[in-house]
Amino acid sequence: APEARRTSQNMLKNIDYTLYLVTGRDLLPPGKDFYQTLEESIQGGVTIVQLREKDLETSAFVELAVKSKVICDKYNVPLLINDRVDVALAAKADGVHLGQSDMAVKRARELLPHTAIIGLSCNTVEHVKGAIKQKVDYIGIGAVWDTKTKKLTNPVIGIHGVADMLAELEGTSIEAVAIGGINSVNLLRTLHGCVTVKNRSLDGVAVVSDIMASADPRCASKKLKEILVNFQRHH
Ligand code: TZP
Ligand code: MG
Repeated sequence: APEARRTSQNMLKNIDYTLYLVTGRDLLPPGKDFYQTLEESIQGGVTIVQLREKDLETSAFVELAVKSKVICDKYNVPLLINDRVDVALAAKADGVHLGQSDMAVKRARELLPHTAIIGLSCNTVEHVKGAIKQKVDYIGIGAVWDTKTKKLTNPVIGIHGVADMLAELEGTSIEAVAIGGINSVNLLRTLHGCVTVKNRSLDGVAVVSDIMASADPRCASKKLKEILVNFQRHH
């Protein structure tokens, strides 16, 4: 059955979405090195990384991805690329994260290795239905809270918005992370608030500024990870 196939494929991939770092070089404190921040954040507990660097030209983005892949490989942490299937292929990244108006998931699957992870940004229950049809590996749900990191074109969805979208995933093997304004102060409240009536909870959270803008990204990640692992122990 397609359902069983999807489940076993996700299990084969065995991705840990617990603490998902989405990068943003522009947020680094003055003098902070990108690669050092990446490595320290992984040492602090980041389990998966997405390069989201919208301002980079292709050559620079590929270089950043190739160098980031070396660091991620050292720790066995998957590396995904935002929007750019070509960059993911060039850097032999582990997959891509696509937005609603990026390349169709089906097209990306045709281009990428069959083991590639494909994630999709979802802002509505309709988006989640589409993600299920397109058999994505995971969805990014948001923005849950307001954020300065991205100019939002849709209203924030809040914890109830996340819970409604998570509920739509019940019975599928698609995993879900929330994104948008999540930090160590609101993380526990966010995790608790997003649990569905049937008790499904988030598989992880995606964070940009709370890690990227930190003077101590290792410490920032560690703080987030401890809250996540403690929550997961009870769910
Ligand atoms: N998509 C929805 S909100 C967002 C993205 C990429 C930015 C989240 O950044 P931060 O700094 O974690 O609020
Ligand atoms: Mg995009």
